[in-house]
Amino acid sequence: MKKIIRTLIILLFPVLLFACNRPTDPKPVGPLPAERQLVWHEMEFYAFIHFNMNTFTNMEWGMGNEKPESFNPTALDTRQWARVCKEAGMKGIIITAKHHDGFCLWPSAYTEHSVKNSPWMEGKGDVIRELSDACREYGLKFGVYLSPWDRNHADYGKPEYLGYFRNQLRELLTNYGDIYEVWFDGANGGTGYYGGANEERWIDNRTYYQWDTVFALVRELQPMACIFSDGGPDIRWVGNEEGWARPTNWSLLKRDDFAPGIAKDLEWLRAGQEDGTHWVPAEVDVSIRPGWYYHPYEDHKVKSLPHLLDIYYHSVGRNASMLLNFPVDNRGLIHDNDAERVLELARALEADFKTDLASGKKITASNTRGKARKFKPENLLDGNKETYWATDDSVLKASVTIDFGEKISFNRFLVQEYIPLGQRIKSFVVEALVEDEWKQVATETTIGYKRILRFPTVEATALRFSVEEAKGSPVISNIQIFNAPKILEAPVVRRDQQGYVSLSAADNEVEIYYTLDGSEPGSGSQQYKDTFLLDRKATVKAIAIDPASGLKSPVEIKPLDIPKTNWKIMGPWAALPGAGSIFDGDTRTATWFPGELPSEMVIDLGQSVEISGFSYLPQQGRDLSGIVINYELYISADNRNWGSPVIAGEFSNIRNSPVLQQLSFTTTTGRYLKFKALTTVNDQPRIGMAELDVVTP
Ligand code: FUL
Repeated sequence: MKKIIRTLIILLFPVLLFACNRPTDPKPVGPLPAERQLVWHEMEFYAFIHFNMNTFTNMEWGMGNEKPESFNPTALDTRQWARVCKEAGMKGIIITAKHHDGFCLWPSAYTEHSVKNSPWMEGKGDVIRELSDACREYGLKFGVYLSPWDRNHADYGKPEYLGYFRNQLRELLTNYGDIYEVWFDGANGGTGYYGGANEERWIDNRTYYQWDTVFALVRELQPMACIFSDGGPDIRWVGNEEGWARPTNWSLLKRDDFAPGIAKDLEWLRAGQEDGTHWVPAEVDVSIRPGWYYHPYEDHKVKSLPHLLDIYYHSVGRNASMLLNFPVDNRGLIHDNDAERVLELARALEADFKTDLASGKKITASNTRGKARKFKPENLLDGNKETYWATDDSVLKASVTIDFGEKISFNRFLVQEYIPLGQRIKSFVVEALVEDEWKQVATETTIGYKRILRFPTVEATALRFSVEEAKGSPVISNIQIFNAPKILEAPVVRRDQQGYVSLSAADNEVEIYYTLDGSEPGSGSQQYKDTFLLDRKATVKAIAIDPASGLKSPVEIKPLDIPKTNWKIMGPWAALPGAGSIFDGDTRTATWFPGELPSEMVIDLGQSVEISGFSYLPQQGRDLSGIVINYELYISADNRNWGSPVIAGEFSNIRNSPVLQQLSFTTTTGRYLKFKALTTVNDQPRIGMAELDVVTP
């Protein structure tokens, strides 16, 4: 017996020794994410839907006195919303169940101001029910936006309102299945209808709502739901509505300094706080159009693909999530323009991240925790987020080298920390081995849940990722490398007042070719290198071509009429600062010309010309101010005798569609042009103008 025991001990000794020496997991570096936040991080890209009373009143913030009868979508289809979002690769939808005007998309038992008193489905409808069902059907998570501020409710601002607010929250969190995110807006208090009082009511954001009890209610009813507000507690606002987080972005915040509507310093929301006391990651909320709600006059202002890609890389690529808003239209559908654009985005992202060039490659590390297999660098490339590469406790600076075994091209680098153990990295460097020499590709700061870098295409045989500074030993779960295709959008053509033409492409690495003789541009045409003078009428046709793949963009066709070099605004506006912007060929710059209506602008064209047409591009800003509806146009040889207008009328539908307005008329010769605005949208006494041009025969 003794012998058997002795043999067993001898045999088991190496196992025991190994077990005793097994390196322990790295110690967490707090604050740490909660389980619900870990689940939320994986959402990355999801949809906001702004659809409510404002959709029917054409407003962004309703006053609260709107009539429930106004809510009447003609073709509401929440399954179409879910389908678009699913196809776009989004993982959830958050809807404005109640916005500041107080109208409820569900038949709340606590108010008459809801769908139950609207003509839609004869008052039997429930948008929240329909959408939560559609989300389930399409495998999307579902979230609700419930505005704390309520401009309809008579008790808003008084303690009585709190019971109402909580009852509504209870309805939403009880009757519609699992909720993954509850969105509390920071806009709180001000003028409103308030049950007929029509007054201004202000509240103390910090104390009025008794947030602790509101948050406790969410925890009780939906323990896995993340609560969003300007300062968390689970997810924070990113401090802007333009669609970006800072490159340095900590998921940490000194949370007690914040509350919904209280953001001590926007910079902290944009970048987080390295010494934050709680895990409160950032969410980037941004609309696909200028407004949050649908306005027909923004149908042509859907953000471009390059713009949306920038937003993706500046949110998901910077350790935040991307909450992209669709202003569902007054039929109750995501507008075709928006749906097409988001699907373009999805296709572009799919192409960008199609093939991971690091996968299966040889990887070595400068240090591996206890030299243990469990923490080996291969874990970075195994596609498993639960495994990670870690170093010894004392090693804060460390690197891994990925050997491609051949020369490859790449322009994206993706890296993820294993965040259950905290956000640890303060700075890192990426280098590429180019012709046997290490070249720095990027030097960056934080990583967090995910960081994606974009850089000009590199050709290299190896890549080195080095952690330069960290709060604790690095714990990295994933590295991926991609060669994203170029963005092949038609080039933008612009001619300034001096007659210089510039062409620009959405991607820095493509080449631009153009023609001026009407022929189709291609790689055999003139290559664009720098601005050039075009002091005559001509049509520029331009194309972007990726030299590596030979792939081409659509052709941009831009007719440019006579140059405007000697054009001058006459009369009282001659000296108005910035007025020349209406001749600068840049549709983004605009001038507002003040004055009572009717108001007129005279332009000296510098010489006598034959004119057969005229175009007016209204200012393209967010509001409609100064957009001309009724006009008259005159031409004169001497700036004295104007005769009758060469054309007069109304820019039909300009209120809904403030796009380029083009007019043609019988050819008339003259040197002076008078554009007379008789009426403007909302009768505002000014003319808002981005560009003005003539057409010659
Ligand atoms: C803001 C609101 O006031 C806007 O109307 C919109 O809902 C946006 C998402 O949040 O604070």
